[in-house]
Amino acid sequence: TVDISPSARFCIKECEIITALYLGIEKLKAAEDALAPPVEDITPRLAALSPDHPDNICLSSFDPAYYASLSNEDKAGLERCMRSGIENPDSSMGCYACQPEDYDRFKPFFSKALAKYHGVPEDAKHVNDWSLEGVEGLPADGGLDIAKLGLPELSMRVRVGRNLKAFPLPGAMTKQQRCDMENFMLGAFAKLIAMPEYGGKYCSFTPGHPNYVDAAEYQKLVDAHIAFKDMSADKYLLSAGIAQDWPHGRGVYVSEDRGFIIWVGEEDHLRIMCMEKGTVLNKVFDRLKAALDVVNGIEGLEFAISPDYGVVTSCPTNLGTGMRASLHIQLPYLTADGTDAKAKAIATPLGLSVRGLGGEHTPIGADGTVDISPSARFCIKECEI
Ligand code: DAR
Repeated sequence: TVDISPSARFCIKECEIITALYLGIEKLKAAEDALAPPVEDITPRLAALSPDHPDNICLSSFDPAYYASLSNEDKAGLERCMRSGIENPDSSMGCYACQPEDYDRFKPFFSKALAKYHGVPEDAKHVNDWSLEGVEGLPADGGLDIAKLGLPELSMRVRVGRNLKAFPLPGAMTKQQRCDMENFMLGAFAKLIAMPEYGGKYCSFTPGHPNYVDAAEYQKLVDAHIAFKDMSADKYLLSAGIAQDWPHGRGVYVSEDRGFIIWVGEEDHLRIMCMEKGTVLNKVFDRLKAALDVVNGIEGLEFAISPDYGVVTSCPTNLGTGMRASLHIQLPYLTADGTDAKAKAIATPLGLSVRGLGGEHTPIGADGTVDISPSARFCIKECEI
């Protein structure tokens, strides 16, 4: 990086100096671009890959004509978003945004991918709304109490992904930017620590960080399902650039009652979640919304929001709300064969996902307990989820 400035100070007007800087930078950039290595044209590679991987939404959403119309800089930017699905043809979605504005910057590509995955029109626009007022099917008293369904207290959890507008998304962050983002969040944690309903502590996984927790403490947090693991085992996230620089810039904020947790530096900058063993879903939903209002109210902290797509998340599967609301329920008869197949046969047509107890790609409980959550994230309101 160099410092460029017009040399003249005398017998030149201020307006001419600032204009000279702009015109000079234009010429310097043109010279720099001329020396830049040619961007590999990924068209032939994708043409060879796509036929064997029809379910890879990233590959099937690629339009060679659109790609050819892009500048070298945008070609490189789009390839960066597609890299995971190109390197891992078995991907389902296969693409991740790398900059907060990528969904809008590469709308011709992402609008196709979003339409395919979420089953919405390519010109779909997302609306966020947490208010339960008037939601179809809501019980008269507004309470979503599973005890009324004859169920006992269950593990309930609502989480949202959020990214800070001021930083690249995790797929394009340098190690330093990951640490800067973590340290930027310390101001928010200080505010939460001062609040009785959210008070707790921040545990950093970053070596040398003032809040650093050692390996033993970290393992305790993992065993308690509070901390997340090194993402390098996820080939999709590794290809996407999201898992890099572990454990730098990563950590977890946890409240005293362990019912409010913020993951820092996982697939999104922040995964903000409330959980408790109980029967009234409103409690975790409302506590999360109130916490979001606190974090969002921090001076200088602004979440990345797209005018058309709502909350910006790394993965298009989470775009819009970034919300997954789930509960763990024991289904011993539907899982009597040791699999979740029968549970999925009922849940999937209802728009529900069935996962293992550790979330995505994990086994169901030995006692038949499964994690159930609405699949939709995009073009659905938080209150509808
Ligand atoms: N495995 C990647 C991502 C799927 C969605 N899950 C996330 N974002 N955690 C794929 O494209 O198949």
